[in-house]
Amino acid sequence: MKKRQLTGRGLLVAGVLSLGLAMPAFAETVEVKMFDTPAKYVPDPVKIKVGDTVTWVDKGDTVHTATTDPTTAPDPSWAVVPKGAETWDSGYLNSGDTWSYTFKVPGTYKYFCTTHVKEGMKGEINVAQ
Ligand SMILES: [Cu+2]
Repeated sequence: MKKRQLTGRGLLVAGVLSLGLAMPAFAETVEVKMFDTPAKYVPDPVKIKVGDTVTWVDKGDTVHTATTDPTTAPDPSWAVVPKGAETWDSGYLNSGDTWSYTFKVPGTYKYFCTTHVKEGMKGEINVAQ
């Protein structure tokens, strides 16, 4: 009898633990590579959900950024975030550097690379609710 009670409690603990471990699995991380020639983001556009993270990786030999700061954009349509969302800027990423951003507000984000404005290096993230 005593043995059965212990087994039951053990199963309950195991169940609670597996539930807790499973929860972060719903949020995903998508990697976006930054290339030099041509200067571009791959993949683009990216479709994710609220709570997901995008990690940009500089796969080139030059400096890249991912920014939604409209004050540094050549055209305001290059840097757009949904209502209620803050703008973000990776800053300068050197070859091999990474930068991540977790999206909490749904909508369409348009971003660009401040060092490849002339090449028109732009990207889009679509965040579903
Ligand atoms: Cu760039």
